[in-house]
Amino acid sequence: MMNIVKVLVTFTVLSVTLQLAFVAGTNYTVGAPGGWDLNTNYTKWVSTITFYPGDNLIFSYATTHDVWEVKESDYQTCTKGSAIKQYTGGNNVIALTEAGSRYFYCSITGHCGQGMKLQVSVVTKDSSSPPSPPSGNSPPSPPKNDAAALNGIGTRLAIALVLGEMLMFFV
Ligand SMILES: *[C@@H]1O[C@H](CO)[C@@H](O)[C@H](O)[C@H]1NC(C)=O
Ligand SMILES: *[C@@H]1O[C@H](CO)[C@@H](O)[C@H](O)[C@H]1NC(C)=O
Ligand SMILES: [Cu+2]
Repeated sequence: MMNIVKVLVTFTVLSVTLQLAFVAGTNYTVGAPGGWDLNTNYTKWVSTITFYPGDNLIFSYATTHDVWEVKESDYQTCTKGSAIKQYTGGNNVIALTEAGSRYFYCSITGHCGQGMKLQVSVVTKDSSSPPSPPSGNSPPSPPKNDAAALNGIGTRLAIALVLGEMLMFFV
């Protein structure tokens, strides 16, 4: 009787852990390793990543900066119009919940013009067409991105399996 309970508990925990391993998105620290500052090329940073729904952007920055999510026209022209959402404080987690483009800049005067702006294209996982790169010059690098994504899933799967086995042993 006790054994059945053990097995049930183990399988429930393992299945939840596995689901988390596959469903949980990836956290990307914007501009890593530099962060959100005046010295990072965000066009370049963003071009190495494919964003999927469920991923998070983590803005980490000195409080002399801020983060505004804005509409595309304001992003393109660095116009300080009305923000979709404003963030301050130096550490913000912004969820990328669905496919589409998102636009961010620092609202401090001059900073957007100096390059402190970020456009993110979120694509669905089964999407056959890759996201168009922000600049027409550099070709996209899907093999690298896919490898990175697989790597992330592989790592999480491995962690989930190890956790599951440990539980199987100890419960
Ligand atoms: C991403 O960051 C959030 C907020 O800090 C945290 O709750 C979550 O566990 C992180 N997810 C991953 C996959 O690291
Ligand atoms: C940022 O990087 C992109 C892509 O690598 C490049 O085309 C662009 O010239 C860079 N911008 C600056 C200001 O260096
Ligand atoms: Cu700034």
